[in-house]
Amino acid sequence: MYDIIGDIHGCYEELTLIIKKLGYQWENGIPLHSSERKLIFLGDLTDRGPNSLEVIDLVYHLVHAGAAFYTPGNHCNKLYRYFLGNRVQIKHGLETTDAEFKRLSPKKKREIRHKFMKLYENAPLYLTLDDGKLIVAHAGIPEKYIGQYNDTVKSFVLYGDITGEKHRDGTPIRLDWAKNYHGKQIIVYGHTPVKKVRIINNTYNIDTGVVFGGKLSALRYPEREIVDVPSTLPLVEEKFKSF
Ligand SMILES: [Mn+2]
Repeated sequence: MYDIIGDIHGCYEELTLIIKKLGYQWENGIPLHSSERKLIFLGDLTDRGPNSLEVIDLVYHLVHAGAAFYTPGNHCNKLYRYFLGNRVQIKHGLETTDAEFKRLSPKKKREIRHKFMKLYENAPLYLTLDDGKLIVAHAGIPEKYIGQYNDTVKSFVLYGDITGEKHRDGTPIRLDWAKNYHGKQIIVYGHTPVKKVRIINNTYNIDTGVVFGGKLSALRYPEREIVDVPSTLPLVEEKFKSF
């Protein structure tokens, strides 16, 4: 029914490869599946990687055509604020997307900005699929928040299980919500790069750090099969979290 793809971060080449590997055939720019499966994107389409704007263009096109679903990540939220004209810091990866954007003609700038803003504005905070049996949320979601859409939930699904405190190197201290998850729903998420898909208590972290030289991973649902393609980028070992 669904093929859920992890954080892409501008890795357009790996994205097209995984879509092919998942068995989709491209027709008029749309990847179609013989058994009517749909693609799901769980956020963080852009930043750090080489082709963020192409990823936006493709995902917008697919969602608009009804061929895919999308829910945003923290990098999407920041890019939306950038396109709104808010003052945001051009760092933590946004500098690559900003540089790509600045190279465009005024017409192309208007187009891509419009596409991304529409995509973001129409996206739910998280996706509830298969009669509520499957939840897709960028940074995950604890059971008590399922069905709620307030600011606390928004912050959790975008930024994850953070306390507000930081490690000495400035990175946020993260708690492990998945370890304490006891719900029946399957939760598929990304946000924190791991060397291999982390499966614990009906939760799947499918962010395998393609932009840090890991791989791009997808989870087939309901089969719960993992498909991946290797990154074309160099490995940045310290970006991966081990549990
Ligand atoms: Mn993220």
